[in-house]
Amino acid sequence: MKVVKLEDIIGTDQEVDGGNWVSRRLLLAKDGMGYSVHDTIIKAGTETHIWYQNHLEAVYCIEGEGEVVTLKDNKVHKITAGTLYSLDEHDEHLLRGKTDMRMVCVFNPPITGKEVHDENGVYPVIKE
Ligand code: 9YT
Repeated sequence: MKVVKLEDIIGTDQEVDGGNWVSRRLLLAKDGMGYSVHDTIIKAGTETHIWYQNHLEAVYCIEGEGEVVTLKDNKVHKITAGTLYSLDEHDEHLLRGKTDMRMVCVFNPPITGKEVHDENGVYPVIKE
């Protein structure tokens, strides 16, 4: 068994600042679980364009509020603590933090960590 503590991830290369978000990657592909687990802060006032073409992701908000917009139908889904969304169709979306939002994210297949350099499918939108 393995025990991972957030405090031990912070300040390591498993804590990644993507500009609009900071993600603490608790489990990665190397951990052999078949999925990765992330504790991600989406920063207040940001909008991020995301389209994971090679991954399925479930995102569970445990703090804060914001919204996610699915671009195929322009539907706006409010996010508060206790909301989960699953991108079961590789949905292209915009993620907006009204406040800082703390999200627990699970990816299948797992993120390897190399995505830091190649943000495959993640395209930040420049805020004015
Ligand atoms: C909600 C969200 O952005 N999830 C993705 C996790 C994070 N961007 C990461 O670890 O790459």
